Amino acid sequence: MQALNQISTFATQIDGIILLVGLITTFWLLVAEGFFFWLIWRFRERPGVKTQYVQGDEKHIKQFINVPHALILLCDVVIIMAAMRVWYNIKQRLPEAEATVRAIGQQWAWVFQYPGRDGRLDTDDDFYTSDHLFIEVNRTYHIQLRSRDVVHDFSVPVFRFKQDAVPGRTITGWFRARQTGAWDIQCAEMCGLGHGAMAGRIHVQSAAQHAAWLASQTSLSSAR
Ligand SMILES: [Cu+2]
Repeated sequence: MQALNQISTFATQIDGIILLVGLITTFWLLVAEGFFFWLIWRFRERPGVKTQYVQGDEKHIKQFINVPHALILLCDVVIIMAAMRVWYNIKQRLPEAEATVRAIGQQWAWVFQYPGRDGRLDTDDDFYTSDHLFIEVNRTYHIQLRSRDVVHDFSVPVFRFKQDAVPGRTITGWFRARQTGAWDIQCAEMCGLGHGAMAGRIHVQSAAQHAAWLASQTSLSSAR
């Protein structure tokens, strides 16, 4: 099985949390199942050994519940602390933008709005693409998410970026891609009949490619 690409700068942090949860739960699964089968074997039916009838509230038996319980709570605290750190780094903290784009969800497509030459959105030189988002590698982007109708969710799995687009709100997220290439965008919120068709592509371009692409787009928009 091939591992999913980690294209954004924070993808490794998200994967780290998933790995941490996976390792802790796998460890406890093996311990619990191992102990369970050992008990079955140890107290199996044998001639001459009388069955013990235990209530389960004897102290020496209850410790088998209380001790793992406390240890698992401790693991929970470790997971929550690690997850809060990642949440803060990715969702709460908004690093300075080097560029801004807007993604507008609608039934059933993504429209991307670019600031044009002046670097500012909602001015005359803005231009648009649909379903294909073009960005530059190694640049910190703010992405403003909006919706024209229902709740959509802008998801780029290789970026580990996933954020709802909610009508009436502008939600700003960020990412920085570390590798050029083209990857899938998907809508990750059930948004109606065409939800499954609401897919796009994100094109991470080198600085030169992006400048050339930008020039072609802005000359088009100025010719309009
Ligand atoms: Cu959608």
